[in-house]
Amino acid sequence: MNLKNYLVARQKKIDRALDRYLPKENAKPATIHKAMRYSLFAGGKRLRPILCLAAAETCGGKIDGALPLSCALECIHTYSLVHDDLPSMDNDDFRRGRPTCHKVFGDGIAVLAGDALLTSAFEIVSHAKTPRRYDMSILLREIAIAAGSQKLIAGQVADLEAEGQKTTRAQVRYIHENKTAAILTTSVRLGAMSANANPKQLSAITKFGRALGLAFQIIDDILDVTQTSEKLGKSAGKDIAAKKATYPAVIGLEKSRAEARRLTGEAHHALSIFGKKAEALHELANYLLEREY
Ligand code: GRG
Repeated sequence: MNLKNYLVARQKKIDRALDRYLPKENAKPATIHKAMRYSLFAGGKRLRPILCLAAAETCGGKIDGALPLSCALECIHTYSLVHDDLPSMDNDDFRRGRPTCHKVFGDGIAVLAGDALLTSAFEIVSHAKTPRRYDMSILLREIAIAAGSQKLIAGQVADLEAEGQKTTRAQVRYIHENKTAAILTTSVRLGAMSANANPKQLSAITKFGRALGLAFQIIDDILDVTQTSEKLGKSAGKDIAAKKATYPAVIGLEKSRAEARRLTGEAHHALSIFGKKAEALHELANYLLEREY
């Protein structure tokens, strides 16, 4: 499989669907719809929706069945970035290569654009066809829990509270598992659910998502220390400057690399029950985890 062509084709499919689901830019009140679309169509890689569609195919389903769920995940991810960039949180001026939402529309509209993207996600989920094993309440609960105060928001709270504090390895793991890995895990789980995955398949996909999500964030932490800003395409060394809780800060670079490699192996191994059907998920894991770190 040609990964580059695969990614571009999937991104296009997801972008077209997002465009259909979201209110048009001039829908009243235009400011909020402009702000939502400004951040949503800013050139994100669409990793979460792409993983969702790939998990659906791995479990024997069709991508169209997973499409609304995959779009909902991208709305939640974008909302979290818009809010994370706010001055009261990470205070970033640039995101996805352009000025952040609050820099263009002001803090108030950026807060509301994030709120509206989060709310839209649930409306979009309601368009999903429900497979036999997973009814709408199960799909809604899955996404609500992942985005809620015990997962995504829990990770963000722990991250904010850890800044400048001495943290343990368990605390950093908690932050990464919730802030980053939870939505990635839910992405593959929802794809699997849309394909009516059996319990064994869902459990394998969940293990894959958890290992992939944690490895992805540990590698991000390592790259922040080891790479230049030019190579990263964003400012390097930000974590140290902000005294963030990261793996390299807590266990050092070498142990962080070893942990990322161990989790990468675990992610691939989790897919063994699917044989050749998991080719796309293996390739996506390679793309995300086999960066030079
Ligand atoms: C505000 C509730 C709330 C949560 C914010 C998303 C987030 C939590 C913080 C942003 C900073 C960060 C390091 C998040 C970890 C996840 C991550 C690596 C996000 C970037 O994801 P990519 O690379 O970005 O998929 P694109 O722009 O391609 O979608």
